[in-house]
Amino acid sequence: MPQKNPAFKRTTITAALPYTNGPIHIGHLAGVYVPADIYSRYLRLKGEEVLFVCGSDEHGVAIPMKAKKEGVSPQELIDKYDGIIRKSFADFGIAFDNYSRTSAPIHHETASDFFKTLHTQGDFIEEVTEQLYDPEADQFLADRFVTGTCPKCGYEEAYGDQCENCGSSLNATDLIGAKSVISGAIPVLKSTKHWFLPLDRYEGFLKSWILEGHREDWKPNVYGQCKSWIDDGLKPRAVTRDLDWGIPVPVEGAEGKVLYVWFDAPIGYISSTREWAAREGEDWERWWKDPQTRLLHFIGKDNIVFHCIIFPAMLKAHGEYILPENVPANEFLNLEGQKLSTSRNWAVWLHEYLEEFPGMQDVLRYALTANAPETKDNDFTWKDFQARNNNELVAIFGNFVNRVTVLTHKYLDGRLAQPGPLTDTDRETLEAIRTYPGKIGNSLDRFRFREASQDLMNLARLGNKYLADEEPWKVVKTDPERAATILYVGMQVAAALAVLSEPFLPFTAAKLKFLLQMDNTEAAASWTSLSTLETLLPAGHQIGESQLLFRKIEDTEIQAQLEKLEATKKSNAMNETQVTPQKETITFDDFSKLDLRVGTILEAEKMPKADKLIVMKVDTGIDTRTIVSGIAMHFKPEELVGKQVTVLVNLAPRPLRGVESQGMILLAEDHEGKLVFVTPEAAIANGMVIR
Ligand code: B3M
Ligand code: ZN
Repeated sequence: MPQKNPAFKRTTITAALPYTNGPIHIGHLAGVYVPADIYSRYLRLKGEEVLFVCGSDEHGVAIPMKAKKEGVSPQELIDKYDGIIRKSFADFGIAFDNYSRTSAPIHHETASDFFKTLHTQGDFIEEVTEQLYDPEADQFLADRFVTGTCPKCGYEEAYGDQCENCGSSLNATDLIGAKSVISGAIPVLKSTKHWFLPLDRYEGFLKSWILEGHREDWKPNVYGQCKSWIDDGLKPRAVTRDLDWGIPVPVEGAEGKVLYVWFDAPIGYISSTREWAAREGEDWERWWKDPQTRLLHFIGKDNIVFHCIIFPAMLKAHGEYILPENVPANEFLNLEGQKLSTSRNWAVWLHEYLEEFPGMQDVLRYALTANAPETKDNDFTWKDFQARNNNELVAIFGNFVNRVTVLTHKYLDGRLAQPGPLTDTDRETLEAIRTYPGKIGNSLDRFRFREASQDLMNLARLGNKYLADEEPWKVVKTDPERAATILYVGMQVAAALAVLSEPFLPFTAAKLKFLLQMDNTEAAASWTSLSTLETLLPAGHQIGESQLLFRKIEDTEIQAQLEKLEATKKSNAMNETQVTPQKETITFDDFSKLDLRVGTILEAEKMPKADKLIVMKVDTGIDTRTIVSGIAMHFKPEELVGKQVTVLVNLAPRPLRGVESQGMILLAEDHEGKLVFVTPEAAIANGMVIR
């Protein structure tokens, strides 16, 4: 990928606006927010002008749907999750310049003005069309209110506006076998007026701008999705909806209609910039209308079509805006081999991680970056998380810094000595340090964050190897000056790590800078100065007290996380168990014929030559009788003795393999097919009637 165009004077970085229908999880972080934050920190460290904006995405069908599920109003829902999301991003070190929300008045104003401009310019097609309508719920079915099979890839849970599986953007009427999510009804078609963005009119522009203009510099997964979408032929897309939640359509004749969430949400980047500019006394238009500004969108792959086709077409139609220079979308992250899912609670939630691993933000940042789904879906496992921490952050990065600082305190009272004559190895090591800003920067410029994180770890490996080869702890016995020189060189590596780790590990970088007392050094080190600086820490520099940068993560901590996921799996299985339909209705008289009693199993033994049968002696309070049950695959006879159970005592006796069974013991089958007894919640006398 070519380097950044030198004509650019500044960079606007946007990160996808998270829906406020749930918290942030590791998939969001790995896909969008950690790479965006790394990249913006990196540019700032190079002294570049950067604006990093985001905000909560608070419209769209996803919000009222989740609000109904949680039994709250949409406003209560968005306030709840906007708060959780905002705080968790801040605590995790995602350093936005501004984090806004699309329910903010400034966004309603910005999106409405944008729509009115296109409307006034005649860029929309106003048309009455047949849309899906739920006759039972008496409402139109847009977006997530309807699901069906994706006509492009056959995914059976596609939404009315997009398929999360193949990323296609759909019209609800495209779905095969559409079904209302509200009532389950089969939708009917009903006429309604909407405003359409005629994407087909922008086909020429998109072919030239993307397929020719960005063939080389856009990631293959992004370019490929755009190409197949354009090759399939672009169609007009409705940018309004029959909903009562969203931004009212600001033109005559649109009562009861709101802007389609994917029309208003990307404009949220602009309104977040306006909000920031108003607060900081800045000129927002510099960041969105000046051709010397580079615009980058960080998103997940399911948002590619909206950020590469629809939003650019809107910006092009408007006419005053710049277009995205790159959209480095990541693929999806899975969790322990399964798709992350908010609705199934199959996730590692950021706010929970921050509580369970206090002070370990950088460990998750590093694990998610080193394992990022940059070119294909990838899997997050707690074992890998532990390994990245214990084998890399602790054993390489932390161990090196600890050794070099402890030895500098031990032999030099923490003060760097004037180095003696440098050996070839010393010079090579100092020279190697100066190559790392370029190495890491080169990976970051191509949005290769995994690679960049390993370049950083290689710098720590260089430091470790240098100490291991030079063995200052031995040399000091015979040649203390040489030992001091070795520690001087080693400390330059530690100082370089303090600067170069900041985009990836901001919390660690701050600790390390404090430990090295770097803030008060002459070389207020920055990314670029590192590649030319003779030294970062001059002779005579006094470092601060040593402290461990990382701690080992124990197996028990990982086991606790895996058990938490197991519990989620169990509750999902219970919630998703298909319940058999109710049998035909019976009368009370029918029921009163059943004589159900509490009984106790006195004896139990497997029936010889019968895999499934257990013969029991049961005290029914009326008598002690033999009952045979097909439960040998589920229970050992010895675990049944003494159990109080529910017995149907007036069931006609029937012979089972020659043994007469005089009644039935009641059991239920759980979601995993295991049998459980129907047992009184407290011990009571046998023979008591159950009614
Ligand atoms: N709210 C994120 C999603 O599709 C969506 C991004 C909007 S960015 C303008 O999950
Ligand atoms: Zn699909």
